[in-house]
Amino acid sequence: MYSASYCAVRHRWEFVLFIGNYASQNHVAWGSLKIRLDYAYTQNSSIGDTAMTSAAPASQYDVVVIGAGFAGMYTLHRLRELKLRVKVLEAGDGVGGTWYWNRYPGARCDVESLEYSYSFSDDLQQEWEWPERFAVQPDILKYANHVADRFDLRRDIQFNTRVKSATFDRQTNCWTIGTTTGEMLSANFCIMASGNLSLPRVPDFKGLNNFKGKWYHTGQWPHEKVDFTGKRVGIIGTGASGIQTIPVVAKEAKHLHVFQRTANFSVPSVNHKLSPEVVKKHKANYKQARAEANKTPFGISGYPPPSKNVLDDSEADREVIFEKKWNTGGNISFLYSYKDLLINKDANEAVSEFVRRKIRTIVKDAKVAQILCPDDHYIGTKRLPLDTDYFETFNRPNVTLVNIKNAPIVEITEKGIKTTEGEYEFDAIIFATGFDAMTGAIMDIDIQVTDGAELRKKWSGGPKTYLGLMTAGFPNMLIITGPGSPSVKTNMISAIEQHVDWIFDLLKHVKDKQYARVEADLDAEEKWVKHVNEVADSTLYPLANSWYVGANIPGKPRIFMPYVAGLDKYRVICDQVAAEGYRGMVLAR
Ligand code: NA7
Repeated sequence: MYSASYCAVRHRWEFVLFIGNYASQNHVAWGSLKIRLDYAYTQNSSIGDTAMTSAAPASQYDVVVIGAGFAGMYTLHRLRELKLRVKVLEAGDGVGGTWYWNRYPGARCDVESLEYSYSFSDDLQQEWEWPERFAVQPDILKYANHVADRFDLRRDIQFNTRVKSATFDRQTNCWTIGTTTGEMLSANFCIMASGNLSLPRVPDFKGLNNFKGKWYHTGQWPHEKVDFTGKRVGIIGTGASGIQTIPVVAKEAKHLHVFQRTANFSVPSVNHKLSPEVVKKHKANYKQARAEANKTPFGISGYPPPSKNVLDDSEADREVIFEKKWNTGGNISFLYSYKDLLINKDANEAVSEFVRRKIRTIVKDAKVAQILCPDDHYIGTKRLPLDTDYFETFNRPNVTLVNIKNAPIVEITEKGIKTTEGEYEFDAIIFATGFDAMTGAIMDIDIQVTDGAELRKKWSGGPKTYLGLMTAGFPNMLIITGPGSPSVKTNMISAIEQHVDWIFDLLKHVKDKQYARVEADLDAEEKWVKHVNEVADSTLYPLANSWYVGANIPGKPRIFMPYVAGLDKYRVICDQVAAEGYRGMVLAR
């Protein structure tokens, strides 16, 4: 398909220019890169050709994948089947993505571990033992490492490498990918596997540098244990990360102050060790469970679709149902109790009120309970956290809730946090303040095309994609679980597998038919964006100030980013697009 020799000739010039910008001080890199380029110049072969692959220069690939989380790892594994020369670039020094970075105390997945795992290898799913119903971060990271070893992935992953730029040349149909250390790689395809929640955000508080204690962000937690014993700790943020961290830190700290701007709903995880019988039964039926999961909106088996609307049931009947769900644990089970919970305001309010009643029952101090009761959004329209003893934690004598809704933080001082009402002194501050979600990691990279297109400019009014998989004007770039796809509104691993399998088929088609360039059609993209918005607008989701709409980032355009029609429906659409010869895409030789 693509002529790699054109790629090399062209890049000879580009590399020289880039080196001037990025790595002029690094003579060793410069020298070795120059040798490799001269070598590349003599090659004349095509992507996927094994002979070329083995002899190709080190910096030239068929596919560069950005990120070695679950998406990047599976992409690498799958694309090896096509005998493509693939390189994965990863900013961290290990695999795991989100689960590599989010090491905060209490970090745990909110999807059952037997579901939140790869389905592509039956041997893998049979041999791996999940100890708990909802896996903790260290167990998920262990699993990611196991997968990397078992499938020999590390040899094609370059760690400690953060991508800074990616430029597509329309003449050579190649991407040139630059790293923060000045390294340049070229590839016909660039696959963004950079994650939805991978650009942590510390709000721009005045004075943070003056703080004499230590501060942490949940999404960039140190690798070594942080000991809060005897410490005065302040935590800002009560999203999913804060809600998981707070009960754990409270047990250790001398005193914990929780700074809450917006009260959040949360439901109990009712986490427990998995019994050998449950595991055995699940493994015996894994194939059926995965097939069932693929037919659900969220990619998880075990939750039969609801048949009723909330208000079809009497208040007493609803109470019985929600009580049961509350005691069984799980957020999907809770939100999937009725058909219209995320569509109908009155229906949702009935459920929201059930949770508020729970909060008032659990939290002994009525004033504190009132502050903890959410009143500005419908339950489930923001990510519904799963907790272990979150509301109970506010009954501890060493925990104080600080309501910063009407008395906001004005600055971080040498000693701690100052609000409009007073100053609080701390030895440590934890920022559980979230991420520039869904677009942050992609827009962090300067992505351009030689005809002048710039992704940051194109997406300045909000992300625009075709199927959440590609964006018009940026050929040969594929996004895994990008905005406009179900992504964060599903079991992420199911969504990743669906995307990677689709990309595999696309690249196989491109290889077989000798195409050089694949691009989303602008008209198809506009229709998709419209459809994504229409689906979102038929629900209550866009009403909440959530990271789904970018509301947590000042100045970020307010667009509801995930596709919420369900992974099952989305899968059918993607398959149809492929079956119709990649409808809505332009494939060129
Ligand atoms: P979230 O869900 O974005 O939560 C961030 C929290 O931090 C939330 O309570 C915010 O309050 C709070 N926040 C953010 N900025 C500020 C400022 N400037 N002042 C005070 N409070 C602030 O991030 P998480 O890490 O908890 O969860 C992200 C996802 O990771 C989660 O949904 C799971 O899918 C995994 P706000 O609500 O904006 O008033």
